[in-house]
Amino acid sequence: MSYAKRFLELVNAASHIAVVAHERPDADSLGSASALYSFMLQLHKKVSFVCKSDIERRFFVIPWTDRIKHRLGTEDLVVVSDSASLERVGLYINAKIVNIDHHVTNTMYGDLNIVQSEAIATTEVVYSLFKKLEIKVNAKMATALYAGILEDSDGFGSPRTDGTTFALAKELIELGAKHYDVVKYLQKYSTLSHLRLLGAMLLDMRLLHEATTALFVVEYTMLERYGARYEDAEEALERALEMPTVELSLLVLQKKEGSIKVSLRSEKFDCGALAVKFGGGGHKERAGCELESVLSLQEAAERILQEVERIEKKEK
Ligand SMILES: [Mn+2]
Repeated sequence: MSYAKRFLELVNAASHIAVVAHERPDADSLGSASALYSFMLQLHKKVSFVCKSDIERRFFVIPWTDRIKHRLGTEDLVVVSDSASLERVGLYINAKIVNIDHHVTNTMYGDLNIVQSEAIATTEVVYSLFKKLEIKVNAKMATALYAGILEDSDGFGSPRTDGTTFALAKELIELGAKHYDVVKYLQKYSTLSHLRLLGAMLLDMRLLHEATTALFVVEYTMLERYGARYEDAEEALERALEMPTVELSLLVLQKKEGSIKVSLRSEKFDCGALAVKFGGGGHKERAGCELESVLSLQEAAERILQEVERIEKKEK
């Protein structure tokens, strides 16, 4: 049986469904869950939209985000989107699971796994599922799906963006996706805390390995000083890659509880492979992991850099 038919069977058999975005969600996870939420409403199913975390304001452009609940209830089917593992969801699930995703590192934790790593976004996977089921995609669904494509392709600027990405965008805009609203909210939305942190991080940035690696080491006190959040630290990583010599951008950030969050961005280096070595995951171009708080920030940075050097030596 095709995965689309199996999906529909599970949905039809369920009496209460939850569509779930992962913890600290991005537009892809929320967009996927939002489009699936619309679909369940069309079918007149009892459905909840769930995400453990509070939702950033910039995501309010995605339909139904005002209905998000932060915990699961009596659902007997949970559709998880854009989560490589169940840990990423951050919620305990006691129900059948449909796992819809595009991460290469997906652990196939679902009763049904719809995982397509060639898709640029999970919303692309959801859109092709809708097409297979011959579902009418309305403007709300198109906007939600478009948000995922825009964010995961870095505004159509990532190396993975190709003709297929633009073809998807064309179709979704023709179906009513609010292109400009999504761009304005997702890409041109900033806060004073975010901009101040970005400035401070760029001032402290170190360039290593003949300026091929950019390193940011951020103590929690720095976030506190500007009232910034963990997510606010990510932009500096992208900005460092704007320098032509920089091939790898690396963030080592201290979290409030002491553990160390590592984020990687690169166009050449396999970030996912490195993150997996430290128990994390992600894509080739962007990945992350968390290290124990027993290490100092400097020690954590050293460990990652050693692994980078080891991998680079192997490649030569
Ligand atoms: Mn994604």
